Amino acid sequence: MMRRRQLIELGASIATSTLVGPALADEALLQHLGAPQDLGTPLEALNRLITPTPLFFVRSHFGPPALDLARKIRISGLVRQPFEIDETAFGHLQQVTVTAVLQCAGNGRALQTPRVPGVQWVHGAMGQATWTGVRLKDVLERAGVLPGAAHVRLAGADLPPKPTVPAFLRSIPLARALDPGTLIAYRMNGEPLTLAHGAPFRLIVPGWAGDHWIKWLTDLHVQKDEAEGFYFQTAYRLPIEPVSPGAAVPPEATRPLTTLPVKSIIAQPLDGSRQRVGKQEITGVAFSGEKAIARVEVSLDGGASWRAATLEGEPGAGRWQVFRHVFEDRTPGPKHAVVRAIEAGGATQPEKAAWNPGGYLWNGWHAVSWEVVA
Ligand SMILES: Nc1nc2c(c(=O)[nH]1)N[C@H]1C(S)=C(S)[C@@H](COP(=O)(O)O)O[C@H]1N2
Ligand SMILES: [Mo]
Repeated sequence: MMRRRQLIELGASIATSTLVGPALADEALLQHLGAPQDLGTPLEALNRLITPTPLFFVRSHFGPPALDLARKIRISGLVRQPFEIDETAFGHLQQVTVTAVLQCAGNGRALQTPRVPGVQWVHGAMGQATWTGVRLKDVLERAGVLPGAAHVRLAGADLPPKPTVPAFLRSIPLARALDPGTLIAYRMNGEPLTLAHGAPFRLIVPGWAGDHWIKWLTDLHVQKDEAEGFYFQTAYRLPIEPVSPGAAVPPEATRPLTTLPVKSIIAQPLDGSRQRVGKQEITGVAFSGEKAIARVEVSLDGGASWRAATLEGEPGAGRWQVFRHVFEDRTPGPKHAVVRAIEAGGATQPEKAAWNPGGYLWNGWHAVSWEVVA
């Protein structure tokens, strides 16, 4: 029997590894253990513009640190004036609120074939919230970025379960750090950030996958190079060139993943549900990290013909809109719908998502089947 400590360590490494290691002796047992802070949003909640905080998914590699509302953020490295900042100091900077999708890079991993290790998210590792804070750009300008700086390394206050497990350390390119949408946030959906979502401060990187949205933020280090270590050099990377499903990909053939590709998900009707004859309503959300959504199309005949759904909410890169397609159906029997999103500029959600060893950024067409009953 494995001891608890070993199980925790293995659990942490399964949840985060991207490379397929030697076959695990008893993966089912480890799946049971789960990670302490991986909670999915129910699919039926993904039909609103704002995901209520109590329903908003939580992903954490090691679990949260103790709540410390006095925690400061240290800014150091290639800056003229290193300093520590807290919420009081934020009072001098402009407060900004953005609406943005937070999606874990691993959302949809469970739908990859062949299967890949990691948290087996289906659709629930995403949500949209309003995020309030200050621009990272304003903070960096106050510190004075020196020539030669190209990346900002970010650290949170959460610690790995034991010293041999690497810390969750990552970096973003300076250009992304200076983007006016990149925020140090302290409010979510109009309320102070909760501990699970990163209190007192977290990073907001609209349009980019969740692994960049560092929670419990405590250290910003401006530097010449990308972050070192497992969570940047090994995890959260994609093959530079597409690979065939199941292929092994050496680290030098990978790059860090960044933007969320165009995607839509059907929240209603639920797959396998029963609906009364009459009004049928297909709803869900659609978004892209790079562009606004131009169109969402629904097919009721397996992709032979498509109709445009109506869109609600404000279009924009990195934020989702709710789509809706309502129609009458008076014939009892099995029904099937598939949805695809098209972003401004024309990129269409692919029928099948590209496979990669981390199972990241799944964005295939979502199909549901339901039964219309008299
Ligand atoms: N400090 C810290 N920040 C973190 C993580 C973490 O483990 N530690 N997980 C990241 C990942 S992988 C995701 S998907 C998001 C999830 O944010 P949420 O829990 O608020 O939904 O937080 C990110 N920020
Ligand atoms: Mo994630």
